[in-house]
Amino acid sequence: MACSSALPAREDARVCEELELFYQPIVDLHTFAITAVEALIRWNHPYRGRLLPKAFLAKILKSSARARVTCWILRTAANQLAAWHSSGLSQLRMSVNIAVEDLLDRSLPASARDAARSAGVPPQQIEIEVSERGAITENAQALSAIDELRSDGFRIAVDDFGAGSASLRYLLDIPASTIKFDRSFVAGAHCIRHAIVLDRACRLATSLGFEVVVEGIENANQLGIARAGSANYGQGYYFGRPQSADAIGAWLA
Ligand code: G
Ligand code: MN
Repeated sequence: MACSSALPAREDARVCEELELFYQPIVDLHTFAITAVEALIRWNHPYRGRLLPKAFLAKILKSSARARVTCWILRTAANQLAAWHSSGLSQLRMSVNIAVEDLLDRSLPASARDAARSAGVPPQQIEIEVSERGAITENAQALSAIDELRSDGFRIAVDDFGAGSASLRYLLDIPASTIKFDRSFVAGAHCIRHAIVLDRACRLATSLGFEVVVEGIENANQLGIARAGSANYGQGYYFGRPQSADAIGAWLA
């Protein structure tokens, strides 16, 4: 994934100019400290306004702009983390979402390394999130990219865990540091059966040595259910929505 690759279409060259990263806090469920933020892409479209990834990301992933956009995301997130580190938030971590298409691009690990090195942030404070839906444990090339990222020091998180078709075997095969439980578990957690599955699944993942994030916490009741289990971290509108760098920066300060 050469950041400088030639791009045929004029739109490709311009696409990053209208992109922006928003950041959503990830909170320690015991201390309520913000330990990390997840970078989430937005497109400030000149006519359609600010677009969420579901409106445009799939198209980018299939286009010749994919590598350029991924490099832009990695660099922008790493530079922002460096800025927050130098403002005194030296423990803050950054999560970045990477698609399976990116993992299959042999130059992804080098792009991630370059982004961290040129920003001056340790890879250990950057977590690469890969969706469970990408079925990466069945793909040798994706697994080798993950191994390379890990050996460079990056953390790996499995995103949307439990919502795809992964079997329990996945927990044995995935070389990840963190499991992020899909928000559908907590959304249904008013039902005792959902709450039991969330609780036991979090215990299983933490017993295996993973750090666990419960996603989609929207209210105090859901927070209580997440805290009752052995999850380490929570994320969701209850703690904060994704916000611009300036807005979240003011909050972090
Ligand atoms: O797949 P991933 O976990 O990266 O998706 C993050 C998405 O989930 C973002 O678009 C974010 O806005 C959304 N999100 C974050 N917190 C919540 C929440 O509490 N409820 C809902 N419904 N969506 C959320
Ligand atoms: Mn994510």
